[in-house]
Amino acid sequence: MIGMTLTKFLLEEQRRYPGSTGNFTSLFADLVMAAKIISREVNRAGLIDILGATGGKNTHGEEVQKLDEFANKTIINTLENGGHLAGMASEESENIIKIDGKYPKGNYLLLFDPLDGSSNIDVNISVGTIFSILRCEGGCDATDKEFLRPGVDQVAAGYILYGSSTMFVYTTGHGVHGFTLDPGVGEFLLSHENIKIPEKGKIYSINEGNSRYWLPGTSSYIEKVKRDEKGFTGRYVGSLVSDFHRNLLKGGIFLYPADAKSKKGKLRLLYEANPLSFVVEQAGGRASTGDKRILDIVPEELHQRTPLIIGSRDDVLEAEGFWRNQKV
Ligand code: AHM
Ligand code: MG
Repeated sequence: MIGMTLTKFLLEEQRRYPGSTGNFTSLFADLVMAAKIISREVNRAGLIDILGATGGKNTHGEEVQKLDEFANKTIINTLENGGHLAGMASEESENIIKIDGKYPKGNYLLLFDPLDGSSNIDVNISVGTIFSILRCEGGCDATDKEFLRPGVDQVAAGYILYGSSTMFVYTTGHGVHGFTLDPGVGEFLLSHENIKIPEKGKIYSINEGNSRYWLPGTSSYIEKVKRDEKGFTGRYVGSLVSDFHRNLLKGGIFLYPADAKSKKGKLRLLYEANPLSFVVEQAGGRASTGDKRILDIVPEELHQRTPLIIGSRDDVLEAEGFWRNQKV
């Protein structure tokens, strides 16, 4: 489908599933705008000396803003006045972000990680924005409690990958679709319709530097993977959106399990694990803590961490067997 923009595709999706997920079209239009601004800034990062510690000055004597803070502000400023949201929660903000009384409020909550993997920006490695949308009926007054809902309640989720090209990948519960930004026309164009993750993969992604902290289940699973006759290969960027996206398209398993150092895992349930788990399940894959489906976890706090094992269905199922049987 040549020239199928994200907006046009959303409108068609809405026509096909009337009333199923509500009207996201203009909420997504705001998200797309924020994504384009962040993408432009990420691409220019080396050029305009935007890098560096907050509070520093660039070569033009201007205040340097860290890109993750820039991304956070861009998303907040672009979405707060759109009239679609009742509130936001961001990995970069300690508390929930209420919608200023001067703007109209809507029925959705937006949760996001503005620039995941931002420690990689200084070395020109791909980073991403991850988002999750919940419904908040009746234009609710957003309180922490409204955000503490299990991932199964998400009505849409996805990510934007700022890589060799910029991609917008999302689900509203009707499959997973990917759009690539054509910088010439400034539009996200449909490039990957109805993405399905292979049932089994050959890639495993884990930070092996943590192996001395691993629990027995992790050690024995990784040993097994290395001996597996199908011939696994290790790939770990250290930028979750990149690692996830590669495995989504090629098949494989990503693991950030709990270990002796990170007893609850490292990644955040609401901003990272839930949205990617919704995407992977919609693509036919699986996401788990090792003994529980990620999307069933009822969160207790906004910045809660979780172990995450995510990817091809059969590989995650097999890994879960090692956690179930592990003897600590
Ligand atoms: P961040 O949200 O502070 O950027 O941390 C999340 C990142 C993920 O992108 C990545 O998967 C993980 O941290 C890598 O962690 P580690 O360096 O411990 O392997
Ligand atoms: Mg993050």
